[in-house]
Amino acid sequence: MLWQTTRHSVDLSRPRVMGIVNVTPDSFFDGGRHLATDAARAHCDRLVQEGADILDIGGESTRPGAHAPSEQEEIDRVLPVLEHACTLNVPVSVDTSSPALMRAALAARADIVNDVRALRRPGALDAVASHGSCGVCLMHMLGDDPAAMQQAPAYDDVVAAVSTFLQERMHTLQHAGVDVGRLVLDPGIGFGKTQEHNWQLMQRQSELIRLGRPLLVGWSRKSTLGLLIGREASERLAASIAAALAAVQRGAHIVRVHDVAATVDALAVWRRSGLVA
Ligand code: 7PJ
Repeated sequence: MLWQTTRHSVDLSRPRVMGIVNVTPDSFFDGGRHLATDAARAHCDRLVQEGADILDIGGESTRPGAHAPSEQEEIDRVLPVLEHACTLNVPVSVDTSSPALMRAALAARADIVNDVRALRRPGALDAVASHGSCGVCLMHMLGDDPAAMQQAPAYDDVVAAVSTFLQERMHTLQHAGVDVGRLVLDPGIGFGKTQEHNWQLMQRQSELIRLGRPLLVGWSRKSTLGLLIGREASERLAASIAAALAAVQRGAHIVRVHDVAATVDALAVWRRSGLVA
């Protein structure tokens, strides 16, 4: 399966690793560390050396309770890093819900728009549809406000709800003229879900694969893992690797991770063992 993006056609016949580059002062795990543009650029270089297939660059922390940056603040943080990332010969994704940043990033030759709000902000769908070829990751979030999403999330059937939502967004994009070959889907682990909901999404991931588009998933260092094993974010590497492998084993095409080198090593063994392509 191929994923069409601006400058690259991504071959998903084998699992791919998307490396996370946070340019936020308050992100829950490595917040502040890559605040300086130079540090974030160096982090891009490092992740590519470690074998990242895609870089995902974001400037808005979606941690519940995090301060939301202004649109201009988000652009000022992300764009200088993204411009550098675009020189590195890997597809570059911008993790944003801001139509202004989407347009600026696409003008700078970004390959992918990764939106945790699935292009629901006014102007976001248009920013992507008016660009003829960028890739898009559509993620499920309960509601559209990270500050509110963890307040007693409830579903009759979380997998059915996520599935219906992603299908609806996929159809909306297609009606707006976005070719389906540009789309990947993401269940949005931790975005308005209890631990039980997140594990349901893992155990029944095949139902999301059946939507017919590549699946991207992000378990890296998330609290559902921490609650299972009783560890803080900085101590969740082994659990994150295991979750990435489990997701790939269940058919995920792309894993979004902080720890690229370790994930790439684990996937090499998984593939050589014949467990996945
Ligand atoms: C995700 C994301 C995810 C996609 C974040 C964190 C929180 N984008 N952005 N999927 N999570 N597509 O990295 O823990 O799961 S921010």
